[in-house]
Amino acid sequence: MRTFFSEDHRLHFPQAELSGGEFVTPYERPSRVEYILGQLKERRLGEIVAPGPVDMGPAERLLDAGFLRFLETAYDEWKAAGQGGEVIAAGMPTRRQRHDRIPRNIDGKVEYYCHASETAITGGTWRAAQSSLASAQAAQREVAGGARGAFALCRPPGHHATSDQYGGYCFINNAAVVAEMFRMGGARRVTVLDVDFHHGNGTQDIFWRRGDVMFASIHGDPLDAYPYFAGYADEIGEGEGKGPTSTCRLPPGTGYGPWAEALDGLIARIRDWGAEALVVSLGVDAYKDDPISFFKLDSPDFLDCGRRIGRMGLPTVFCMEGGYAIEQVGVNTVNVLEGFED
Ligand code: SP5
Ligand code: ZN
Repeated sequence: MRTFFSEDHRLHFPQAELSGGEFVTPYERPSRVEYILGQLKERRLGEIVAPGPVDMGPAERLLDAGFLRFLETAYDEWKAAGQGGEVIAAGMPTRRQRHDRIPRNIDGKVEYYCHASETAITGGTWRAAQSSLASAQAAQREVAGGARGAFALCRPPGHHATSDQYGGYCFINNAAVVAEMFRMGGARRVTVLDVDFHHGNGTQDIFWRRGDVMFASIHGDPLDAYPYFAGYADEIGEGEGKGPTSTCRLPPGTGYGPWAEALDGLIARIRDWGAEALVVSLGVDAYKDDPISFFKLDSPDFLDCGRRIGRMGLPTVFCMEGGYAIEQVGVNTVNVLEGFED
């Protein structure tokens, strides 16, 4: 299968991530991509193609206009206010505070549009996020045009971004926009299958009231893992969206046996529901040595995971999400893709 990838991801490289009370080099860093490119080439998975320009139309249909404008302007406003560092949210609205007032002050705006302050915005973040979306869109067009599968090597990732908040290293929800594009192209039902270690709270939120897009996820129990406040079994959507959401939280130390069993359960549900296209939020942070995760998948398990996804026989776009055991990220990612093609 072909890979879509933009060098512009490099424009997003914050110096700092707030982790354990210290500023550390972000786990989500540009070099992750080098390991994936290396494996794609070594194993000749297929051509690596630069995407065309981003099409903000589908993103604007799905996401909040004020939020997109904020992402575009936040860094300049931050600098204009005389602030020296990267854009980092110092707080967030609390339980009973106003969620319907958008502050005029830039610090306030950042707190309004951010849901996790580990994630910094820099001068290049917006363009990098757009280039990431452009790769996802090019992969979608490839599959809509008849390819069985395509890989969007997205960076920064997307699945924690909601329609109006960024965080969890994510700014624009690439997988959600791809699902929306499949709908626009005529697919009646589309599933986003999220195999990243973390629950894809952004994707789930975006389709919460939608009966035409199903969100399915296997993730670390939110009692123990980020994003903490989403990913419980009773989150099934609302209104027309009530039903298709289907997620599975698993405890620390979970190995491939129970993980694959959960995957098979989701696959059966996706089939019964009648998805016509599949978007995979492909994080490989379920890997045993991932520094911020607690599942115990080994590299060959990712091959098997890809095979199971491939046997569904659906047109499939893979969007890169997380994976922070940097030197294994390439092997694990390409294992899923190769398994899919078996
Ligand atoms: C796309 C994706 O995988 N995003 C993950 C975001 C995780 N954010 C929380 C990271 C916490 C890392 N700090 C660990 C502190 C050690 N106690
Ligand atoms: Zn993750």
